[in-house]
Amino acid sequence: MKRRDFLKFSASTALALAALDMDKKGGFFKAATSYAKETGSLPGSLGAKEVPSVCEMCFWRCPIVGKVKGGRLVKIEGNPKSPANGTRVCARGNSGVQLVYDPDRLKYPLKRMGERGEGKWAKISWDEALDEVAHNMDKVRKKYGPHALAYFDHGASAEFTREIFKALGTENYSSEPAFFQCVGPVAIAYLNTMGFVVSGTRQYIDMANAKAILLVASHIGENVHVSHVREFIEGLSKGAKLVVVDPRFSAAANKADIYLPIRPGTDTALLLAWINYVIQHGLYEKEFVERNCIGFDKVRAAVKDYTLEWAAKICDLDVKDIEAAIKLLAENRPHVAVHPGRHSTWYGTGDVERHHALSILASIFGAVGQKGGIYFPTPVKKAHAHCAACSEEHEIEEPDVSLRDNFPFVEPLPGTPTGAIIEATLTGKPYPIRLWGINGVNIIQTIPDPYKTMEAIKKLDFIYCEEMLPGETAIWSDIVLPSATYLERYDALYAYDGLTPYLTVRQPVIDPPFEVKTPYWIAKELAKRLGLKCFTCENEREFIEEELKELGNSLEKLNQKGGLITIKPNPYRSPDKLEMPTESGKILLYVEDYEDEDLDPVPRFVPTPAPPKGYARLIYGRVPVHTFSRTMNNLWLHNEWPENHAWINDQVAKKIGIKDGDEIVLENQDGRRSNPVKAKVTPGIRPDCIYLPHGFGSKSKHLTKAYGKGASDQFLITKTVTDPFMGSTSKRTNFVRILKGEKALEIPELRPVPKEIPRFELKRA
Ligand SMILES: Nc1nc2c(c(=O)[nH]1)N[C@H]1C(S)=C(S)[C@@H](COP(=O)(O)OP(=O)(O)OC[C@H]3O[C@@H](n4cnc5c(=O)[nH]c(N)nc54)[C@H](O)[C@@H]3O)O[C@H]1N2
Ligand SMILES: Nc1nc2c(c(=O)[nH]1)N[C@H]1C(S)=C(S)[C@@H](COP(=O)(O)OP(=O)(O)OC[C@H]3O[C@@H](n4cnc5c(=O)[nH]c(N)nc54)[C@H](O)[C@@H]3O)O[C@H]1N2
Ligand code: SF4
Ligand SMILES: [Mo]
Repeated sequence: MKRRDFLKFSASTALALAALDMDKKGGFFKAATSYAKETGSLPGSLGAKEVPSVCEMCFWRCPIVGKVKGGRLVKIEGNPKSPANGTRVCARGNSGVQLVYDPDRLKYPLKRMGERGEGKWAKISWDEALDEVAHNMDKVRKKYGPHALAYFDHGASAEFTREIFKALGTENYSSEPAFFQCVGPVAIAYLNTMGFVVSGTRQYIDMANAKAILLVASHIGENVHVSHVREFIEGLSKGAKLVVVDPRFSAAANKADIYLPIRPGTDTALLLAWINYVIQHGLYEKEFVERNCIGFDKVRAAVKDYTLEWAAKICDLDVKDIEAAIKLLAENRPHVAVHPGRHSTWYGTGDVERHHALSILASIFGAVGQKGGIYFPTPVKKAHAHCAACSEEHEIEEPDVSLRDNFPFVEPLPGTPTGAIIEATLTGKPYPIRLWGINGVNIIQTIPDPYKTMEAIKKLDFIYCEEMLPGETAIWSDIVLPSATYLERYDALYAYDGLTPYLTVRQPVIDPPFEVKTPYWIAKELAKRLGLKCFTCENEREFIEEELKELGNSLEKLNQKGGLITIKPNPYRSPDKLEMPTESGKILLYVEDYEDEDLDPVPRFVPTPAPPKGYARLIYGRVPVHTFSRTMNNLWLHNEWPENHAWINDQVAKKIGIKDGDEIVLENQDGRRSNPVKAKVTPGIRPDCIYLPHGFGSKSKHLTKAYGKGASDQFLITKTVTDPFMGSTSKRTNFVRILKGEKALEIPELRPVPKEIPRFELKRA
């Protein structure tokens, strides 16, 4: 990293990231706390009104305190009562202030005037807007049946309106990018082996108390979730060993004792060889496995041919390094944090298998329910107010052919794969989908193959969104409903069941501005127009009070205690009596249910095709100061990190004559081109990959700061593979070459591909 880049990196206010650049003694947090004390920048120091609430600049939802002076939100800090983050928030949490006061914010209901995608609008009244949305919902439902309605949602703002879609009877009411473009494979893998979603919204992995940590991808530090990063740093500061597997030298790799720059798409090969090695060398917890696991012998038999030498060739790693890594992890069992991962929709084929393999490795290390391993969530009692729901009396009648039918393991989770909805919208098969409602999702920047998504939108009778910002979703909608930010509304009670459990509530720090309305109000108004008898509370405050009353509490009482109640954690269990939440109470290393569906009951390595000659694989990830596309227009965060860079291996760059900072264009296997983007030439990435941080390259001119800044990974993702377990869509199955001026520069193959891995076939000259 160059000095200038380093300064930029460290100047970022991402507390959690900065912590990574400190020594392993955890000195940073101590320093930060004493700094805060010296400068008086602790809550209360501004003489402002303080309102406890919950952040949603990302989905980690840290407890916060908003400080309001003269009716204006002036500062956001962590809630000192929170055992998870204390007074700390990350750069994004801090910058919620600039979301509220973003001059580009949607202020009034809008009706589209030009073509879809053009972003030409007329201001209309709420009555007109709501009448039109309700009228179209009713019309489409009557004409094509309930399943012709589809709802794409993400986050707390979307929950009330989701109830309406359910009440109207569609099976397509929860097409979450957070599931089908994010945690789907990992959630399913652990649900079927351990009986609970070890990694979904939360990651129940005890890094703080681990003696060794394994990260496969999981780029913690760039992926910033405050308490998660803190637990990672705490573990390292207490001396935990770290193994990182990533084709790119990530912030976490920078801390690793052993870093393995793996060939992308081959992680399962490495994991299976490690499992075999552990079994062959007796490096597993025999008693733990006998007592708690089912299918060990079948796993042993299934992995017996996967040797370290074979894996070294497939994964393009040094056999000595992978042996040293597995020994290091095994020595520290059972206190090994085998991180389950989070974002896992990578290759379509083999995504569930990769996380299944990780769950097996953790299990044979005995690293479940023990300090430093996978832990159990602590139940936090919550109540649910009747008037927060709508769909309770309504049954959803399954269509003859369901969009969920092809995906046997999508049950018991709700929702329809986003890819299946788009396909059905385009083809009308197996039934027509003619209306989309969008809430909290940037469908164009989030769901792969945006060109296909745009084609599908053109086919719709009607599309509307609830949004805060005029991004891609808004410009493609017929009606835009301006929705309150997380700082301007109540949401349902929020329970955190991780290592530091608590119950808290999101409450408005300030009032919604202009004609902006809250999601509850919008849902209530829509329900009324659709003749649904629901959302009967006067407002959201009333239903929060109802929920708290059921728990023998009230908002006033809660706020007297700082807005948050801590709960005693109960994460560990005796290895003699794990009582897993599966039918047998045991961990299923071998998943018979998969076999019944012709899927592998023990993971098998199936390679994803290697880049065609002249191309590299496009991979992506996070920068610490942004959340996807949603923060790109935020003044403070934009100033901090206005555009992304394309990471290119230094040897490749030298061979094709690219210098650090050169402006280039990326072109994918289907001829789709990116915006111009600066090259970051670095030894910190394999020669067969190009890396783009996600969320940049906005296509909406209404986002005056974000528009056209950097390149969108999403607009280079046009080839997807669908996961057979639950229908998620892959995103690392695309390849790019470099254009400088109009000249195409072929990427030289510096790491030969073994014959076991097929090569992607280019369809054009
Ligand atoms: N600042 C910030 N933090 C965030 C978010 C955000 O938007 N901004 N989003 C949050 C959300 S919702 C999620 S899901 C997480 C996502 O964060 P993670 O769950 O950590 O995402 P991953 O895809 O596991 O990790 C990205 C890393 O994978 C590497 N990689 C690419 N291909 C391969 C491969 O084939 N094998 C291996 N071993 N590595 C590979 C990339 O080089 C990159 O370093 O981040 C969360 N944290
Ligand atoms: N190419 C590519 N695709 C990806 C990823 C990637 O790394 N690369 N990451 C994947 C992952 S891990 C995830 S979790 C998903 C995330 O997918 P999304 O959640 O769709 O991510 P964003 O791009 O932030 O889009 C959120 C949209 O909701 C709006 N919004 C934010 N808060 C609110 C609110 O309170 N109310 C309302 N009404 N609207 C709100 C924002 O303005 C924005 O337009 O993306 C997935 N897709
Ligand atoms: S990690 Fe940062 S953005 Fe996410 S909830 Fe916490 S403070 Fe907010
Ligand atoms: Mo995600």
